[in-house]
Amino acid sequence: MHLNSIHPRLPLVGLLVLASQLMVACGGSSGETPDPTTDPSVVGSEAPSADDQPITEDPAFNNAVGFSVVREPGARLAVVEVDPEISDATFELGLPEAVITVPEGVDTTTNQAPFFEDLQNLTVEAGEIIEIVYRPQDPEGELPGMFPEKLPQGGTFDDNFDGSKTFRWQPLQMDVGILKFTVTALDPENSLYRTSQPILIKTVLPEDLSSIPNVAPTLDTLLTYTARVNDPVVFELKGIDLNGTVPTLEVPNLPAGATFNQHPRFEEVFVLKFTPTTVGETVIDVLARDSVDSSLTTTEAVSLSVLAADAFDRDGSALKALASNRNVQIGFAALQSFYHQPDGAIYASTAAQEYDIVTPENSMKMDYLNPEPGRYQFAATDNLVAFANANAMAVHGHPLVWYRQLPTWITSSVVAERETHMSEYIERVMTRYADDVSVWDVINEPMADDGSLRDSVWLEAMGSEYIDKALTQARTLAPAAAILINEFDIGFAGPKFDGLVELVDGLQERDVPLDGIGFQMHVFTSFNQFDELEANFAQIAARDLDIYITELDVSLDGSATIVEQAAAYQQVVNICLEQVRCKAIQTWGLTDQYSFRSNFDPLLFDRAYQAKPAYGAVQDALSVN
Ligand code: 9MR
Repeated sequence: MHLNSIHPRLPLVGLLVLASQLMVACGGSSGETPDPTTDPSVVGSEAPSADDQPITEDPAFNNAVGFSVVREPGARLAVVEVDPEISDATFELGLPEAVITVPEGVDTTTNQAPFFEDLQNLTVEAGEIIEIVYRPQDPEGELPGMFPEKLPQGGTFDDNFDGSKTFRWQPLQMDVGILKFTVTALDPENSLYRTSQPILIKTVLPEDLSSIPNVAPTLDTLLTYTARVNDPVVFELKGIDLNGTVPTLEVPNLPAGATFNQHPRFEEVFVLKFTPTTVGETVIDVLARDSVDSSLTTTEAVSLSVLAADAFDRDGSALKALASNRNVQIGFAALQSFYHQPDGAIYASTAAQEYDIVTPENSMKMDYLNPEPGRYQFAATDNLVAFANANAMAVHGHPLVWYRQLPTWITSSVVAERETHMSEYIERVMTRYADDVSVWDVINEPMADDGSLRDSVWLEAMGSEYIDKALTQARTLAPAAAILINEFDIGFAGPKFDGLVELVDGLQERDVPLDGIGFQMHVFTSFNQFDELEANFAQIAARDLDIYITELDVSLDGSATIVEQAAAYQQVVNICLEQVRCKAIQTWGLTDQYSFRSNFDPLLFDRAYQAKPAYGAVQDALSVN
């Protein structure tokens, strides 16, 4: 442990914690303590290892976003969400059940959901080509549309122009394992009425490995990016070889002043960094060369649209200036490591101009932050906190206790030890960010749709008391911060909201600390239960609690326009402003470019960082008094 690796903003309490870690690491007061990174008997209840502290990143490898970026000290730890549907046992059970989505207003007795026939799970040898024809049926005799959820690398889904489509794919060494491939059929009368049918494809290695063709490497998918002239641009280019080898990347014609370096920690990543000084379209060819057969190459064009600085100007006042006049905070959820994106500089500057509160969209989730017992990855959150501090933004911590995005060491942990894991995690994370985070989603998504408590590893271990325990501990560790329960699908009437109110009433009867409720609000343009939203806010306010709109986005559904989307945003903001206990409005993401629902363009800024009508609508709502 080197002293210069101490986080520059570590608060005093953090230094004290660090000091005790140093003692452990150096065999100090508790010299017997095993090293949690090497001792398999340690299951997370020991002091964290000394190599948790991020270190300064080499500036050659990051975007100049006005703050010094730190990185993890060691190799990145795997973050894998294990889908319980994918295992040898579930594969043997046969075709997984289809999921039918029935939107409001559909009468299922007169209009039945589309379906697929003749599908089954498949076993295939790496190198073989599979072809599966999808022919969705509509019980009413019309022709359903369809789309695949996500194509595996190298897979295609082609229209046969007879109502069917063919999925073609040649799995290779990298695909060995089980893939869940899902195709969704759309009802011809209502495209939101859908049937999603997964199949499981198991890829195994053939006996004769030489039967697997050596394919040319490619580049990991890139988006189309927009940058501002004279801002530094960083492309982290990743070569992919489905044969499982690592290709070399080359840029035959480097832009003027550009650097091109292999990433110091990830051999498959090359970093291209330059500052475009003229406006226009820039296209850069990147060549990926196979490591086994150097004559096997692919060239891909990487393109960037460079706009003049004034192309990003916006009319009217910044949202945060308007919001502060109305005594609410306005914010967004930040893409993890946005400073490593080609458009990271304009991302940072747009965020800094408009917002005064930020939530890490992913970097504070337990699987990321604490992927192994006793090991933490703090760099991404430290960077976000540094960015927030440099731009006078509050930080909204998200989430401490959740049923999802858990590391496998937690999901497979001994039930009786989970309470200890939970409280150690809360303590470690809240202590580190005690001076930085003003609002915490302590409990995330505790409710099931029917109003009961959602099943989770925490509920299993502690019953409903996990909520009381986490909130009580959170209050002790961060007495000045607002501590919340954050939930989705509670912006309208129904059993889920009723169940939440019942939970809150119980907590209050038992004097469990709670400051507010986070309403996520991932809605579609068809959302129209604004009266119910207002009434639900009133019920929370009546319990002397604050309201935070934590994850607002309005997805475009069907043929909805961005003007209709703007109207929905305006109504939600109005309802918040009419409710004195409503403290903050945060969108879930900054730009459609990186939204978790990017297919539905749900945010205030488009992919080129241009303000959409929804931005103006939020401005308007915040302006009226
Ligand atoms: O937007 C997040 C997405 O990038 C992650 O893959 C996903 C799983 O961690 O979580 C998304 O964010 C969720 C948030 O943390 C909790 N409420 C629902 C959000 C959307 O799924």
